[in-house]
Amino acid sequence: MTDPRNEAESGPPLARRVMLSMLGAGALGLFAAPYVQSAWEKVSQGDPTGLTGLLPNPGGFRYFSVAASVPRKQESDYRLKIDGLVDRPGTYTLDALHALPQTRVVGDVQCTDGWRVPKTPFEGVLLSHLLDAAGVRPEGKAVRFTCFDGVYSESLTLAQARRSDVLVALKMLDEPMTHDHGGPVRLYVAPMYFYKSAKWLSGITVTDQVIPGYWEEYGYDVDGWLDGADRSV
Ligand SMILES: Nc1nc2c(c(=O)[nH]1)N[C@H]1C(S)=C(S)[C@@H](COP(=O)(O)O)O[C@H]1N2
Ligand SMILES: [Mo]
Repeated sequence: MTDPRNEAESGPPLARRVMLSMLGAGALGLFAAPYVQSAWEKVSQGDPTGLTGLLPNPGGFRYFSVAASVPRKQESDYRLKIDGLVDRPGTYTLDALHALPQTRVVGDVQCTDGWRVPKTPFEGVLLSHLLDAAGVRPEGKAVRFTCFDGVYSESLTLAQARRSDVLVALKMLDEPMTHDHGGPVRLYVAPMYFYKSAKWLSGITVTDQVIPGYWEEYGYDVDGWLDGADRSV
């Protein structure tokens, strides 16, 4: 899949980047997307060649947020709202989510940028469980996700949302979800590219059609299947 962020995020090819750095590190800033925040890249900004940006970072994950800053939610002030085309709209606290049956899914994490972290454990509540509890109306055909960063959104068809490897995840790597990874609660859509796994999840809305999410407005596929994913389950 082509990645519309590549140009903006990593700038021009390396040789040209090095040349540009001779003109002054400031020139590189022109190529940095204002809407993509990567902590790792911020660290690498001390390196005007951008070479450290090509090195693997610890743990393999890269931090992504389209919002410049995201409020931290404590256990007590977190809420997840479920609404839209459902019979029983409602709001979950973190305790309420913890009280539901927990499912562990081990899957590959893969960003369209090319980095990949295989066999990563996630744990939480099956999205299908929350949808069943809310009672999806017959007109409900898709699910839209919103986030307390105030910007990001994602979407799945109802069939995708009901898969047994799609979680409202409270844990990652067998630890409570950290803020940087989208805690306290993020989505994990195991069979799809990681952009589908919305961080800082705060809203689940059942809709009558798929509403393209944040990156999908920029050309990403709404169906972000990974190569080799079993699309039937
Ligand atoms: N709210 C929110 N969720 C998001 C994103 C984002 O910018 N904001 N980026 C997506 C992308 S492109 C990736 S690769 C992963 C990165 O997750 P990580 O920061 O835990 O590695 O989160 C996805 N979910
Ligand atoms: Mo990504």
